[in-house]
Amino acid sequence: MFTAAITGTGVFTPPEVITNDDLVAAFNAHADLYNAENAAAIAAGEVAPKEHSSSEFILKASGIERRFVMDRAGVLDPARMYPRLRQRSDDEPGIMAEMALDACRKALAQAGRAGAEVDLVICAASNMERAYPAVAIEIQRLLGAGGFAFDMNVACSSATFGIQAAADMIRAGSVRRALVVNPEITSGHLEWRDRDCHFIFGDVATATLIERAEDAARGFAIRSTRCATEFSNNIRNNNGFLRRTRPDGMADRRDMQFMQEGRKVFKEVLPLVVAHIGAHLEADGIAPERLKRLWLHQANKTMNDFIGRKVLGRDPAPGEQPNILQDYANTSSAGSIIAFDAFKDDFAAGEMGLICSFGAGYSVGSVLVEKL
Ligand code: CO8
Repeated sequence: MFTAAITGTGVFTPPEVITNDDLVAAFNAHADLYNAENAAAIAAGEVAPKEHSSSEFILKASGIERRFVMDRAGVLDPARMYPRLRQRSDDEPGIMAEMALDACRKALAQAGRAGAEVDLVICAASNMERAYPAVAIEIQRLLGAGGFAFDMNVACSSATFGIQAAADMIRAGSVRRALVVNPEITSGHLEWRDRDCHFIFGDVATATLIERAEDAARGFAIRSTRCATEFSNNIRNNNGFLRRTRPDGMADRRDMQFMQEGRKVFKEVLPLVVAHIGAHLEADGIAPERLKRLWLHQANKTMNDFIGRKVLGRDPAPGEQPNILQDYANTSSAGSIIAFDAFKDDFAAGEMGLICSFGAGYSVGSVLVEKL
């Protein structure tokens, strides 16, 4: 058996930013348009009017201040409220592969490796732009990588589940060097017209290079991983290839975009995550005090504060549980990897930390790492 180690990470950040104030101005203009168009039905009590959103609510409820997106103009057009992305020919890189490539190249550069040295690419994200051929295989070709590649989707937990899959193959010897890449175009499946969730997500791509520690002797050894799932409908998206077969299949139905019962998710996922991390550490005989840092999934500041307190048994000190969600919002599977990428360079050999993601499924994944 070999030891798997994370030797490089990379983040692709889209060039366009939407602040809470930008977002709320567009949403409120959309709500006014909607209410005017539906004035008769609203007056008759047949349709509920849309209420205005507020920047103060968004910051207080989530901790989010801004988000990056692949297309700002489409999202902020009150008559549209979703991105406008150009049609690409089948012979040019798809948008997910393009975002992924940038993140992969940064991860490779950090480790001093070339694409040709990679023999596994896992594209792990909460939605894929097409069913096949796998986006991962396109990325493999664009990188000039060898071996094999495949897509996987475990929603917000895709990165940690992908890291477990890659690390297990590296330990077993079937793979020598793997890239787990998370291109998230959440703006394409977020319902920007829904006040309850329009502020939650942003676009980004992250990549994690995993090698045999025996080849690298730097970075972070993956001491262990732990993944768990438990079915829940509280975060759901019903879009899929069977859509056109259904009686109202092509209608602009609410359930074709992201839907959630935010309060229930909050209440149900927190205890799951706290128990999951506790059991992971206990199984490895690691006391929570041994952890220098928690790199948590980036969905909600209050959730992360709560998890940090429960896991450590006290309020986390500054830097022990860094958040990036104020700048990126929830980027689904990429959030904990953005935090890891930004806050890992001050580790000394032997110091440990835990990457943890959680979300739809429900799903929870954790990766215990130790600086080499
Ligand atoms: N402006 C003003 N008021 C608002 C707004 C708004 N934008 N939105 C809601 N309100 C009102 C509500 O109507 C409600 O009013 P009232 O009290 O009169 O009923 C009040 O504010 C409180 O609303 P909530 O109870 O909904 O507010 P919360 O405090 O619960 O905060 C959150 C809402 C922020 C959504 C919170 O519940 C949360 O963060 N929950 C956890 C969410 C989470 O972690 N989800 C994980 C999803 S990510 C995942 O798994 C990946 C899925 C795949 C990616 C999809 C990409 C698109």
